[in-house]
Amino acid sequence: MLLPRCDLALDSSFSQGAQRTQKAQSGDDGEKGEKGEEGKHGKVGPMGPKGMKGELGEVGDQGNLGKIGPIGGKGDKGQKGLPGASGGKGRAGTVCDCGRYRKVVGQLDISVARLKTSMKFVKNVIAGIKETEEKFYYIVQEEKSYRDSLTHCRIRGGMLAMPKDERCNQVIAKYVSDSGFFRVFIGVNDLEREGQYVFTDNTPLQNYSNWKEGEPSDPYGHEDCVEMLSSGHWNDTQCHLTMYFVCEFVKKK
Ligand SMILES: [Ca+2]
Ligand SMILES: [Ca+2]
Repeated sequence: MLLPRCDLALDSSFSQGAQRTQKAQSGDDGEKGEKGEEGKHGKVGPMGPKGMKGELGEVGDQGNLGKIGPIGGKGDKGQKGLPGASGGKGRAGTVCDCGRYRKVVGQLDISVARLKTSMKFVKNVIAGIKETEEKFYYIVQEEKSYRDSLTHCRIRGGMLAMPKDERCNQVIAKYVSDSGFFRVFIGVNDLEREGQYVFTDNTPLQNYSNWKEGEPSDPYGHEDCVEMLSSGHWNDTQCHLTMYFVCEFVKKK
């Protein structure tokens, strides 16, 4: 608000007089106050920025051995190796002693034939002894004379085989041929009376015999014992000859 000019001058002079008469003096400064108590804790500040990545640590100790793994699959077959170096040259041959070699080859042939016979024998042993409902038959593979053959069978509780009918004869004949043998003594002879053939139990040949064609023939009076051929046929022959033979054993009921 604007005042008139005269009022302004009057007011100015009054103000100067008052300063001269009523000027008050200010007091002494007070003593310094005591130190205030410690202020309260400030609020928790905000999270600082992420620090820098640390340095690489030292290498640790070696760990224990791990468990054994499962067995792996079979590997593929490797490639064929390279051919080996050729051998050295052989020594010069000698002149062929052909006659001598032919003899050796001949002996080998005989040995092979014997081996084949042995093989048949082994098959026979595996097959076991032959039998009918009443009897067992067994070829004794020891070459013996007729009388020794008789004794051999008897001391074992049997008899030299007596084929008294076609069926028994066939069983023994098959046994002989399957075994690869050519002839065996059987229990037939005319030792007591020439031409009067009997079985070894002294029974005469009544209903059955199986002579080979032309047998028995005893041109010199020396053939008093009987062999069976692998064909099953009979032939009178000399008793002192040695050959395999067939024993028979009656089955115990
Ligand atoms: Ca005779
Ligand atoms: Ca004869």
